[in-house]
Amino acid sequence: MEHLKRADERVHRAVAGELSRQKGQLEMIASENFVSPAVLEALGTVFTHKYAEGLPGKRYYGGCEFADEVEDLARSRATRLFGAGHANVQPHSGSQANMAGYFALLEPGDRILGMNLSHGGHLTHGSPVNFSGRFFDVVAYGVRESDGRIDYDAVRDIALRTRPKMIVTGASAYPRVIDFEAFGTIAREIGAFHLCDLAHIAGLVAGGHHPSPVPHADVVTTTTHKTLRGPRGGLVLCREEHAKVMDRTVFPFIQGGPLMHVIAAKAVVLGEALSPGFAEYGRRVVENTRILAETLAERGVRLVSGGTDNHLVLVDLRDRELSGKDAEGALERAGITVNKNTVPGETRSPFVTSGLRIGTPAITTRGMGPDAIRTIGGWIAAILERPADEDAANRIRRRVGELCAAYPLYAELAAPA
Ligand code: DSN
Repeated sequence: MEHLKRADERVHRAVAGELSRQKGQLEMIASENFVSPAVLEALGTVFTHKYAEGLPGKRYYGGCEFADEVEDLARSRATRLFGAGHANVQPHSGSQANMAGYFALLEPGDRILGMNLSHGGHLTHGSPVNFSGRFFDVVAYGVRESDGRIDYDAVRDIALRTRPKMIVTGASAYPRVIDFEAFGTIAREIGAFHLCDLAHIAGLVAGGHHPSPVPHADVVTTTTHKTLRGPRGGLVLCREEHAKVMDRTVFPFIQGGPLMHVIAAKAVVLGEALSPGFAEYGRRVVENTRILAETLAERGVRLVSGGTDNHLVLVDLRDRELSGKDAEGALERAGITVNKNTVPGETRSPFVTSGLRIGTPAITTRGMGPDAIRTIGGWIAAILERPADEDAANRIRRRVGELCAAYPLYAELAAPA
């Protein structure tokens, strides 16, 4: 980062600080991951300069031959990886991929049925503070209070009663397998579209560790930076019959010029995900999360649904005098980064919450396995037992530093000067 250092010392210092933070802490935010050096390199390329509105072979700008090449690679790798009919890799984010899915198939005012945000859904699945809640008429489904799982009979009842034009599936904080086939059957029964927001578990589906929604959904959206382990961004997959309207909705309806450097990086990660090693990564994520859940449960930590099938656990703190916000702060002082999260039946505000969402995708990318996970689970349990104990936090912080040093991250990136 010699040029950056010379040109802008303050930005350089912030970047260097962030690199040290990522290297020296346990990143356990379930939606974060670490990209490969190849993806990182692709992001920092001259493709950032290029305007390429349109699609490969049909651009509104000259000089797009190399842009066409990377976008075609990304599109064909995405369809191959997920077995989808069509892919558009231009959405700048998961929210914009969802926006494209909605506006391609719906009119403003149409009814959508999505998962309640406080039960694990996403803002874009119909929250009143989001465009989805403003432009569409929203009804919501949730999880059973008794076991924290989606009740598919209840979903069907709501769908039959409210007749949405689209059912939205996928979640941001749901630790169990989602039965996309059941959702697809309900959608067909009422003549609704089925849009699946796959973001959190896209990498697990790609690796064969969670059933795919593709055969059961009209549209599948995803971010590329969570378990898929790519650059920050989105993409949308759909049946061939929706391809034209989807492409027109992404551009020019929602977005202008695509971010070609990000699309180049998406092509790289989709290539990585097609390689045999990626399935093994997904297997280790699921194994690590199961071990984390068992370790926490043995120490008396209550988990929504009692465990996990995927990359995250959702800790329910309602049996303790501790909010999600305070627990997040206590863990951060010990060098463990997580996020506070609402739990089903939440009574606190989203800024305080009664839960914690903890994921293993990033630490699994670092190479950590069962032994490290058991140790980390023990540290988390200890902090939750005595969140105000500064000595314990400092002791664990030191051991976190040692563990991180044993699993180096971006060893090839020079230590910031
Ligand atoms: N904000 C993301 C998450 O953390 O799950 C979802 O977009």
